[in-house]
Amino acid sequence: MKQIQASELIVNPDGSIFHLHLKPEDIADTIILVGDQGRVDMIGGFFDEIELTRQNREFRSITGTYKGKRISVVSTGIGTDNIDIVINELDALANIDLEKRVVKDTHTQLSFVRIGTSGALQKDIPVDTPVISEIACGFDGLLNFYADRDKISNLVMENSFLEHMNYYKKLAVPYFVDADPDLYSILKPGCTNGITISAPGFYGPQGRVLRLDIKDPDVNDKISDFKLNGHRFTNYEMECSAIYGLSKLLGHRAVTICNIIANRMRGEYSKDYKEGLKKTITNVLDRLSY
Ligand code: R1P
Repeated sequence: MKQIQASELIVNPDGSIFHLHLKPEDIADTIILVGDQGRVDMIGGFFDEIELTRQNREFRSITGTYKGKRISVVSTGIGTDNIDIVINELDALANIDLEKRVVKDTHTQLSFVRIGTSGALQKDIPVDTPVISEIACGFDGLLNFYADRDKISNLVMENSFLEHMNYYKKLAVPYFVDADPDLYSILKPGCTNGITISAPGFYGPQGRVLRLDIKDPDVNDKISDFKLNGHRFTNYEMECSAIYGLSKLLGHRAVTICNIIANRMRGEYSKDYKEGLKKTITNVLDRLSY
């Protein structure tokens, strides 16, 4: 069996993995991912008990129990570049023998649930309500680096979208990946569903203009108008696409629920987004522990 070199899979002297500072026994099979490290403790506040807390850089992790179910919560920081680190390292903790540096014979499937914040791309989606990402669309290009990218992206949707948008050719080609169907059906009740765009930035890449002009000033109207087989775009955030793409390639399950904290088409922003988010968090925890 092929051994992975020390430069490719970096393990800290205490046996923990390079960025996350977690050891294999530290993580549960169900892992909630959040962007904001402050949200880790917000979620931990609902737990029965917390067995461990770790932090390195923006990656804050806890593992504990909620109504008896063992769950980990890990903050990813902002962006799909961080997701590449978080998903690959969590997968390595579950599926690579870190001492022998070989892939294990048996596969452990992890369930990732991202709870985030996002901006709505349709006028009818109110602020402070949850959106579940039935499909993730990656503007970020991360998945384009991986060999099997075309096997898991919906190429019909890709082509239809590129044509609809008259997409600028120097941008990464967007990829489209479905949520895990089981997690999706468990967590869908009470949520608006649709296609979520993960953008590689907050301003220009999401059509925001402060002092810099953007390539396509009509980008958000065109996105909002796109429809294919009953699917429409619902929201922008910055991590879902890479979570769905890497999870699918690695044999894990993933779903994302984001509360709408801004409606981009109405120009509205939530007055107190954390209160609405707490409701979404407890709904997700209850459904995961049921
Ligand atoms: C931008 O403000 C951040 O908020 C959203 C975006 O995806 C990005 O990470 O999600 P989180 O609230 O989970 O960080």
